Amino acid sequence: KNQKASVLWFTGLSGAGKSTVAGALENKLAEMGYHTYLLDGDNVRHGLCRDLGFSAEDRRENIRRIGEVATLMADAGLIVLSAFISPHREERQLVRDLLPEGEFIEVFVDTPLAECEKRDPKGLYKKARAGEIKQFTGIDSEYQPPLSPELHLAAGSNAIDKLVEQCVEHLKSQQII
Ligand code: GGZ
Repeated sequence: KNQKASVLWFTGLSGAGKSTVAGALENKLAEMGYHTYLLDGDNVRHGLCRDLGFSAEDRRENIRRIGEVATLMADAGLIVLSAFISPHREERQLVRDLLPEGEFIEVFVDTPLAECEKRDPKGLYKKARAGEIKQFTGIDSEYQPPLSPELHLAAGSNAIDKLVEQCVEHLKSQQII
């Protein structure tokens, strides 16, 4: 099926739902017959970036590498879904600048910190509050929300399938699918 290469760059706090939405969108696109690849912590932080931690410098290098890989995959014609906190505007801008105009789609998975902390699926916020994890995003490490994302998902108050639908509609409006 005809598709235009692109990188959907999901950004947001830990527990915001980035991987969940990106994964559900990937399933939907595959069902529709499109070719995609999902980059997330599970397949990147254990391999390509396993030497990196969560200092500002390491996060920057993490995002740089992921951006380069996403660009290669987009070169191959894929719709790439990338789901990392990517807390700094400057680093997201660097990735945007790697790609041809229109191919970088910033998706802000906007779930309020209080809601992420309430969900706390891995108990990481609790540990961060207790000082057992340092430099945790939203607690003692900054998250810079996008100022003008291509897509803004109110992920604290909408069901996954509704958020996926919002993404699909955007991809159609941009003639990516
Ligand atoms: C933020 C951390 C930290 C710290 C471990 N800060 O909810 P998760 O567990 O599965 O997602 C988080 C993931 C963040 O990795 P990223 O590669 O997306 O981060 S970044 O883009 O900032 O490089 C969380 C876990 O790793 N985690 N320590 N200190 N998240």
